[in-house]
Amino acid sequence: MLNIKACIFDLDGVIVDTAGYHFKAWRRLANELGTDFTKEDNEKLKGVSRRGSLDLILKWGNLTIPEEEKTALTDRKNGWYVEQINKMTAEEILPGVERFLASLKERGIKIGLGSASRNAPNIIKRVGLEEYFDSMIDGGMVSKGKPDPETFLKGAAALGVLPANTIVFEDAAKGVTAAIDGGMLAVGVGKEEVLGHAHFVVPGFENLEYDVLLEILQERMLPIQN
Ligand code: B16
Ligand code: MG
Repeated sequence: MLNIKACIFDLDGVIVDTAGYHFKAWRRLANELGTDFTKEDNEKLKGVSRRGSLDLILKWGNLTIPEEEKTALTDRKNGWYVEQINKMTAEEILPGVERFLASLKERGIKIGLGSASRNAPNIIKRVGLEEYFDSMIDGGMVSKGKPDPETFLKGAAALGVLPANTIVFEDAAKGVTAAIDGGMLAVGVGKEEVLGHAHFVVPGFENLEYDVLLEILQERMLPIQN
């Protein structure tokens, strides 16, 4: 029998969709550096750390920048990004998310955040969801980003639960891998084509009932447990 004691949520693409704000700010920086990238390329930056994102953009533009100049660039991009997220309101919470969080609270299930974003706690505060979270692990608290499981393992430890008693909700393929490698149940939020390695994939939280999800996960885990 599954014994779920905690749920850990990725932020960008699961609770809110800030990909557009990241895109706008990275593109402004790319343009200043004399290069550009597409919305399709931006998909590849989801779940990737700030520094990792810069390196990819430089690679796409065939640009070489000395290591010591990179922090100034990521700081500049982050300044523009923070201007955007400081204007965020509860209206930007993705459909069904708050109802789902409330249903976990009612059941006494611990709630954690496991995000690559160093801005994650600020965003959670801005959109008014802070009271739901028992723990928040952000990109500044880990040494290895996703797909390494460190973010989620630290999250489970902070909540005082075992990985096997934890469900992770993720929109990035790398994040799903991190959850699985950490020994947790992984629910992909998005498209089956991208997240097919998760234990189960949902399009979002709008029509998702926790009890139904648990039954599905239970059925899927049976062949593994027997
Ligand atoms: P920041 P997640 C990730 O958040 C984003 O998906 C990714 O696009 C971003 O580069 C990364 O956070 C770092 O964000 O620059 O704010 O520290 O999906 O792991 O919640
Ligand atoms: Mg994400």
